[in-house]
Amino acid sequence: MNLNLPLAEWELGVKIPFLPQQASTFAGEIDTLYFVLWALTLFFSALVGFLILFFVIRYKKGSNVSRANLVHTSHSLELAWSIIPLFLGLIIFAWGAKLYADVYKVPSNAKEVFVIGKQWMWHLQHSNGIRENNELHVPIGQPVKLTMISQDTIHSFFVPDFRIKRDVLPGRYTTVWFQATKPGRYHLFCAEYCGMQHSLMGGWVYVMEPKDFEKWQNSNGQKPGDASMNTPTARQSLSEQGAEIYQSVGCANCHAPQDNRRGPSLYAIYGKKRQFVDGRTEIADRAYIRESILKPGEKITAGYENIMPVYDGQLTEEQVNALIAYIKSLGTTNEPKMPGSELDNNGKPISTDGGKSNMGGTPGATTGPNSGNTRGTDSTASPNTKNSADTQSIQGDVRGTSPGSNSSGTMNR
Ligand code: HEC
Ligand SMILES: [Cu+2]
Repeated sequence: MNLNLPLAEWELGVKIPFLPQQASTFAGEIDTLYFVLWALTLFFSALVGFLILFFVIRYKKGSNVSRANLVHTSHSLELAWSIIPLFLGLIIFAWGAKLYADVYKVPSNAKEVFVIGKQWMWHLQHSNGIRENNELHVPIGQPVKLTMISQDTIHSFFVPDFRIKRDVLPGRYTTVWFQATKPGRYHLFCAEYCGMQHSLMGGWVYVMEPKDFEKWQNSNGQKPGDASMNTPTARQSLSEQGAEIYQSVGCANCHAPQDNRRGPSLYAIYGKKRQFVDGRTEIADRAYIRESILKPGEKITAGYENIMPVYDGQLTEEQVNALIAYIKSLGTTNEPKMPGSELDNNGKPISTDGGKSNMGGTPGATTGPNSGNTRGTDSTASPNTKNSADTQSIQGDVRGTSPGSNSSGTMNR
């Protein structure tokens, strides 16, 4: 495995000492811009410094040089020292703006991972249901989008070798993306002072060849060599975890596939414009859904009253993420959702039962006891027949961490 080297291997073959290595598509571009800024600064500082020294010495009192033909105004000189720096400044501006836009524009094929910062650990959720603490496994060559939120104070997700850093805020989702270019293990830091153990809040990003990543995923995030590696365990996708929370905390008592007196249907609301009693409207994105769950009184859906219980303080950000994944899985049309028709980030159907229930089903069809009955057409009436042996507690269980890693109960609140 490729460990951190003290030297950066620069794109043009130049090695810049003291910079972290370059392990993402951004790294080379950002370093090049940085290098150019640095070179320009050095060049002009040296030029100005040299000219000052030169004139000081040459024209010092009593020196034997001609002082005739004193120039008071030289338009060409003034134009030159205005226009050249202006152009250089504009070039740097355009270049920086383009890079900035690239860093913020997430490619549509990006694999989404959820990041929750809390004092003092990183908790990560993959949409296929794998969870990790202070470790993130990603495949090489694929864009990865991180959707991040904090459970307590401000943190900052920083991977120097990828040249990415983004604040992780309480109560607001932020995103950042990267595409790793080299297999290896890269340091992950919290870059915002967040209390006593801030300096310990970190971990590793593991970048793997796609086939190794596939293996890692298929083993539910176990390390090769772990005893449990070959024990097949059922894995719930994030939206299936959400479906379970949805039942257990009582959302289903009020929200059915059809609008009813108790509450609006949550089917097909994701991405749609919602209308509120005071006439305002908003697109139901993840921030809106989160707010609707935690602070339902902020925006009351037109036609309803403010009777939804406040879940602020009742649910962790992990649970909210899972609920949002579930609500998202309820589709973007009013068609009842097909079990198993969710796609993972590679565009393949997410399978938790060997693929039996994927694809080709008729709407509402279920093919097994464990194939997403909670997403059927009648989630209020039917008892949850999910095979309880396969399911596990949402809060306590942390997968994909090595035994000694930071997953004690207090940390995992
Ligand atoms: C006591 C009944 C009740 C329960 C329990 C309940 N809700 Fe609601 N919910 C409502 C009502 C009524 C509204 C519409 C009024 C409003 O916006 O507050 C609503 C609105 C919503 C909205 C916004 C929908 C829209 O039209 O844009 C979302 C999302 C939502 N609830 C999710 C949930 C989730 C998730 C749970 C479980 C954690 C839940 N609700 C539990 C009654 C309930
Ligand atoms: Cu922190």
